[in-house]
Amino acid sequence: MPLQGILFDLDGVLCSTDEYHYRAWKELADSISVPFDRTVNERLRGISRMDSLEIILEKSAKTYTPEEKRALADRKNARYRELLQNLSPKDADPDVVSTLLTLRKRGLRLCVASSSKNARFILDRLALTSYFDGVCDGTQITRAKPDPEVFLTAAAMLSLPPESCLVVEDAVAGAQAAHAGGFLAACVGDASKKRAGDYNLAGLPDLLPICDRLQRGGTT
Ligand code: B16
Ligand code: MG
Repeated sequence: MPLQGILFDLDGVLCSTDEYHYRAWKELADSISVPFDRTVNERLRGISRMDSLEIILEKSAKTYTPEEKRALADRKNARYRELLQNLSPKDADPDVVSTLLTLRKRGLRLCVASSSKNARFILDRLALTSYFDGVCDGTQITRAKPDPEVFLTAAAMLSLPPESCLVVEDAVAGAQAAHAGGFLAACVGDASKKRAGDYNLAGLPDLLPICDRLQRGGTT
């Protein structure tokens, strides 16, 4: 089936807010004396806030009650939101903007499919919201990646079947979610390095020739 829609992950694909996630988790982990580094951080890509906290607490000597865990997650999110205040339209990557514009001109429908409950806020701060026909974020799903719910919901927003959509991801869990939902996956960043996608890209502009072929009904 020819390509008709593209579902974009947010953190690590459309913007570099993955670095702010790292900084906010690092500050929280340091404050409760839990070792946390970039290797552990790689395991948090694409997964929900509470699942991320569970991974961080694997190295904690103390056991936390569900209420205490909720308070820790809230603290991390408050710090993350503070860091997000630094974002402005100037921080939108020109390569991302030009790729989105070209894909839209070619008649493809675009949707954001992110696990983040902050996705709409980030898109607004970067002035990227208007490039998309829909946004599916962490407030609209109950199951985190690698479950395919976020992508199936996003495809339904575009009224398209999975076979006609391509998912763009930076997380291995996200590529797994795409495949579980019957989507092709194009990967950047960490997931690209780990060859988790059907297409493993050096950057977002590499999408253009791939989408051109897929739109004409090609498979490679
Ligand atoms: P929040 P994505 C994901 O966004 C991040 O990759 C992941 O690190 C984060 O834990 C998750 O969103 C939840 O984010 O705490 O803002 O709700 O990559 O799916 O766009
Ligand atoms: Mg991501």
